[in-house]
Amino acid sequence: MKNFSEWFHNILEEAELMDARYPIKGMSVWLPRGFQIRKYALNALQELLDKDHEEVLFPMLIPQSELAKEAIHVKGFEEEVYWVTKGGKRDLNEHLALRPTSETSIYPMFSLWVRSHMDLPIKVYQTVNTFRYETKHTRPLIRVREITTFNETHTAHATEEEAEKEVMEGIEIYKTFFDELGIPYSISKRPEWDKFPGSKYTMAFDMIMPDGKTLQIATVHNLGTTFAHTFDIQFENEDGTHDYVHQVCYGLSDRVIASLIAAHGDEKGLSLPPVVAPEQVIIIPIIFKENQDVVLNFTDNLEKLLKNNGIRVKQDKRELRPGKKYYEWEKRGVPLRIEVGPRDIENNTIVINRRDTGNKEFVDYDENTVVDVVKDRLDSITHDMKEASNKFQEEKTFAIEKPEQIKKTINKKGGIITCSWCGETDCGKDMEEKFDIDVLGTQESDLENKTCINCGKDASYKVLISKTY
Ligand code: PR8
Repeated sequence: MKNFSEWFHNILEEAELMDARYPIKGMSVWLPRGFQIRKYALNALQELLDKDHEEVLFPMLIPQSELAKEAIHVKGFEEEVYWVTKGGKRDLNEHLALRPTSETSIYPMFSLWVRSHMDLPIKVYQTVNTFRYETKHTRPLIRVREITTFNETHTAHATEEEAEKEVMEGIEIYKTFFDELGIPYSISKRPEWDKFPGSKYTMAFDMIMPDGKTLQIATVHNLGTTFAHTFDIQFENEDGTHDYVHQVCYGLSDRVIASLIAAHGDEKGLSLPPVVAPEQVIIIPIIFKENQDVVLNFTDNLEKLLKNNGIRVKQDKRELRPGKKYYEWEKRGVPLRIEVGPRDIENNTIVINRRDTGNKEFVDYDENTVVDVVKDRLDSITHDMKEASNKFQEEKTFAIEKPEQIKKTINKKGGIITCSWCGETDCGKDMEEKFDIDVLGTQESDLENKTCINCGKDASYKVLISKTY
């Protein structure tokens, strides 16, 4: 892909996912096909969250007084908040913020809900729209001002250990989710200067995009007791003493759909993993006038058979050249295409094409086994798409030793570089400026090289570096 930015922009339109012409910067319209992909992705995520969390829905507006309470948090967001200042013609006594995220909307209610240790833990999530007046260049799904798919989890615990466990649980949920979608990632602990405003620390998932820059696709924040102090979320222990709760929050956004598109798409267009594909199988009957009935009878049966067995299938009977139909469904990313023509019926075969590899296969047709065959191919596609995208992320991650390799590697090859680092904020920021890169974060690892790549002092971390979105 020569120009990812242009490709990405075009594919949203060509695969009928989104219409970016909405007359407000940073806000776009989900079209039916895009919305279906979003729905299936959210279903997969919610299934994982629902095992151990409950879904809630909080209002979109936050009173200024609540938003302002947590000083560090509000400082982090003050440049990005949209305000409602009027109700009709009247000026509002108290201005109301459109949530940029929901800590200050949810935690005042936690304060009312939590009385005793028996009320803990609280583990809730919601999928909502949030608003951030982003000043960097906006792009559909990637950096938007209305995040239409903000899935955020908020928890409160009696102890620090339980909060730590929740951090691990959040990370596991996202790992499983991204694995299901074949989205590759590197996980690291964000540096102090880039953690979530008000948090103790932030763990982040980054994906290497086709242009070599990384996109942050999810974050898990340990909030410690900061917000509990601000919003007075206390509980009574068994012995009558009181403690503040320990909190965790994590979230992801429309960016997941962007990363899904970017991870699998190619010059032919979109390529979707079966789990999110609106149609998992497209059947194309090859029709000639004289034997139309025989072919359609066959493909109608096949469609019914697959549908009755839980496969999302569609048949394209339009009077168009088969080649044109192939082209369209490839562009829309349908994982599997089945072609059936009169000669195939005579030979008792069907032709199965994979969107991910372009592989074409003639399969003997048997009503009793065709469902299994199709399911098996869909599973292989899921597996192979994940492998391929993980391989890309691995191949674009480079371990380096010397400072002069930083710029060279990033500029030539893109991706993520890893090296040894002292962990000092001054050194990290110096590195960002000097080499025009971003420090993504650190990973725990046994260091072979114990010298900081930038300042030469003792290194205690493996650091991940890249250019970012
Ligand atoms: C939190 N509070 O808010 P976070 N456009 C698209 N996606 C975005 C944008 C944007 N403008 N800004 C952020 N994201 C915490 C956790 C509740 C949930 C995506 O955390 O500010 C990024 O992928 O890190 C980010 O990792 C995620 O939303 C969560 O936002």
